[in-house]
Amino acid sequence: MRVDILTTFPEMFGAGAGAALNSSIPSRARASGALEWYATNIRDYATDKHQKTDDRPFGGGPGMVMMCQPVWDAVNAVEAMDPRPATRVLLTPQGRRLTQGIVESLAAKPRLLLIAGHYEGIDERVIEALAPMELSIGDYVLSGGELAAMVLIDAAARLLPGVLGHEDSASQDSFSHVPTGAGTARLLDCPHYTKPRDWMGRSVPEVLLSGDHGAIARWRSEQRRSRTLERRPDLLATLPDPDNASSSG
Ligand code: 6GU
Repeated sequence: MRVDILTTFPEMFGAGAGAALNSSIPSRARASGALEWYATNIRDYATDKHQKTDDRPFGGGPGMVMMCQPVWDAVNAVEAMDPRPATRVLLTPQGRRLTQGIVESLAAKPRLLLIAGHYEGIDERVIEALAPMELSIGDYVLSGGELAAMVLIDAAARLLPGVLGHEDSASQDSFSHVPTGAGTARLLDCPHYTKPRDWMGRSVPEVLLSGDHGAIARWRSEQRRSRTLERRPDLLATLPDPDNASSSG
């Protein structure tokens, strides 16, 4: 999969050793060839002599608005760099809230073009003209869409074929599909334990030491259900994802 990020802060995606996309699973995905990503500076497509990408809002008010032309030209230039059709995504707090189901559908695309908005936003006309999918990562406001773009890339990278070590690791995660009485639901993960068996007076649940794989599987399954019920009952209610058939929990 190829991912392009259009941003006025490309340094946020810099090659530093500590950078989010150059660590852990995303770096493994890139090294294996499953993921290639490029950050492009929208400023490089500004035609103004000061390479201006934003201006004051019509109607007044605080902040600056990203101008249509640099965004439009950057999208068209970057899309022309590769023949694979790009799925356009605008990261904005006005977008649909990102879910694992959306991540799964985007991870199956050959190419994503992520637009990270900044300032007070982007001129609405270029959003209309580009018609991107608009996504938010939660109900809070970030300074810009860059961190949200990294969140999306990280979540998608670990779903790409051959990236996770163990064949089944992604399917065991929180939010992966789990069969229920009435279809499938996305449940939280169960608790995990490792050595030592006793730590500061706390012991590991006995069943995990029993060697009874059937009993262990049943315990984990029950833990996932009870945790989800306690912490995220909304996940057990009617779920918006069309691929999640459960309607009665
Ligand atoms: Cl995608 N962008 C910004 N600026 N803030 C956000 C967000 C995105 N998602 C949550 N907050």
